[in-house]
Amino acid sequence: MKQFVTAFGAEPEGVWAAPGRVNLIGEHTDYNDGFVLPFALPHRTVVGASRLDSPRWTVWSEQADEQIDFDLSERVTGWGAYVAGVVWVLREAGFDVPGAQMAITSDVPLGAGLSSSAALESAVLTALVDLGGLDLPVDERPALAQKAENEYAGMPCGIMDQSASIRCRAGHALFLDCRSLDVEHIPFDVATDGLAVLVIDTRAPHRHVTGEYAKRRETCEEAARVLGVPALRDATLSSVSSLPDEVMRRRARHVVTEDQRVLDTVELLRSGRIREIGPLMTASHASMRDDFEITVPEVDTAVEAALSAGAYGARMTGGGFGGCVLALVDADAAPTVADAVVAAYRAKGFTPPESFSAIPSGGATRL
Ligand code: GAF
Repeated sequence: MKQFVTAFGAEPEGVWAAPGRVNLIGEHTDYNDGFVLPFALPHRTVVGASRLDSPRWTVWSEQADEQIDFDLSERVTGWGAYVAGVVWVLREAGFDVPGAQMAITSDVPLGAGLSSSAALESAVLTALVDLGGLDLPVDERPALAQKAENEYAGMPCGIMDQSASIRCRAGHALFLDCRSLDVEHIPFDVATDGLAVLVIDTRAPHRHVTGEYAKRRETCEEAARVLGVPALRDATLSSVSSLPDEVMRRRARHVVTEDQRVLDTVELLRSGRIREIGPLMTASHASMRDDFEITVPEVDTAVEAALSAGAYGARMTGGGFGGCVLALVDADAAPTVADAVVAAYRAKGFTPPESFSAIPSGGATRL
């Protein structure tokens, strides 16, 4: 790995990679113990690593163009928190994590809602587990990576992104029950059906993401408390309609209806009716826009333009307040849909978006 050789003057002992993701459907359901259906992208974060004899970590990031060095007594901030957080969480879990030199590079777009931080955590975690020969089953890894992000990096995310980055399979979407952590790999090979999932990076600047995300999470948890259920996964539409606060009612309604849309999407995919998931995607977007209030004008414009240009369905993917839109389209219509979004952006004076067709890819691995 050339980045490792440049930083440390030798080849690494091993090279590991973990992908970013898009979420087909199931937004803000993960921390409500609900259902999600992400798939991994071919875009990955790659980590070359070699052991050191002492508990020190020297880490070069090509994208940050920066080298950091820390030991167990230091509290690391910035991008390094996602690396140091993984070391911290593995030690918390009782593992003897090896000191290491690491070089990191990534083609997961940063800050685009494609889960670049989970890709970084998952790549570092996979590298350190392998390098140290740690006995940590794959299905237990996402919870540790999530804990690193929650408790070390300070972002109160759910478990979807780390699960996608670690557990996805090529050609499949990952149907994850965020309560039991059971997964089912749902075949999702759009190309053989003449379809494509167009990912439109709206390039809208993320606005107040962590603060607004935390507020949504708190409101959902409060709604569950008021309803007397362990999590909104256990609420029903009729119970939610009895909530006294109007905003809380809409937030909870999004979660309850979104869980059902995930289940309906899975049913359609199981029977090979891919095109029919389009209206569920579009309904998911409307729910995020009107009930959960996490979309922004650039995102709504991309969805409307994609639908007007013939997409079967379109929705924002990820935590919201910017980021990417997914559109399910006929493969040969993908350029027309992408052009229609560009034209709609031009008309509104927004920064031009970038698009690519997403190929469902595999999870974290040693290269
Ligand atoms: C972000 C979070 F990290 C996820 O856990 C999830 O809640 C998502 O937003 C919204 O579905 O990506």
